[in-house]
Amino acid sequence: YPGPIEVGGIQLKNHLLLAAGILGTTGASLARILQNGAGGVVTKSIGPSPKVGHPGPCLVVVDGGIINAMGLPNPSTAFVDELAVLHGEPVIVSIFGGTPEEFRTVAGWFVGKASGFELNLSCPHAEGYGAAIGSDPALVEECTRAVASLGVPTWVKLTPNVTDITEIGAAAERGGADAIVAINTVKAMRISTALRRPVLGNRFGGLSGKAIFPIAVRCVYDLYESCSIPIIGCGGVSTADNVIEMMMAGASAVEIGSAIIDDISIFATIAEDLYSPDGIDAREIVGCAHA
Ligand code: RRO
Repeated sequence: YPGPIEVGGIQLKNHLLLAAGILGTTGASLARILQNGAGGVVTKSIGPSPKVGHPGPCLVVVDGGIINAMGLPNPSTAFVDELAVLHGEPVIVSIFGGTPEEFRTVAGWFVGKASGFELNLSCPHAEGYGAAIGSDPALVEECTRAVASLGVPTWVKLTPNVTDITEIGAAAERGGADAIVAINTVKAMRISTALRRPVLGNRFGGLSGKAIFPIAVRCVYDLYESCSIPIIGCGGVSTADNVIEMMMAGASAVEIGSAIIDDISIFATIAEDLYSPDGIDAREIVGCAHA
């Protein structure tokens, strides 16, 4: 392992983080992911009031990925207690809200308890939350400023479901973001031909997994050209070669989500390949595809 690295104001143990939403629902599950080699973990998104989520089915496995419509299930302020077992560990709390004030309120609960925040401005199927905010540059700037002004490192996670992601990245940067995370899931759905209706209880969901990797690489590449804060690549990463490709596009670190469902030790496996004696030095490759 390369030893501690700093990305967007947060100290990580290596370049590989757990992506938001996957297994990040309890302190114990997050601790286990860290024990299994993650350099940092991002929690399930926490909001201003408890939510049970969308009616099932909430997940459907498709070729190359998973479509989810979880519906932002979260225990809200009760999640603060989950962080007790993670004291001093690199834990980034993902937060969502419907207004800049709500973002700031939720973030405020975790000041002094989290290494940083990841603002979820990008859930593709959340009425009034997520991408509804994340596709409006003025709102992105305001929500970012409302949290970043608390003085805790603040990352902003973007949706690919917009015409120009660089315009949204620029708004986050103006609002004081310390880093940009790209991308959240891609709008998607399946229809059951047998039942003649959508498979998911919510009808629509977001696609993650290998199928979206090239979309994520393109978004990271574009953001690297247009912004001057670090970018964290997220979307379909499942191998050390994927990590290297993301870094060459411009990512300073990488988040892994869907791939851990098949392999809890994926962080250790990828790290072994990435940091082996003849592996590539990350500092040398970030953004090198832009030369
Ligand atoms: O909970 C979800 O349904 C969800 C969220 Br908050 C998100 O940001 N992205 C996603 O694909 N699902």
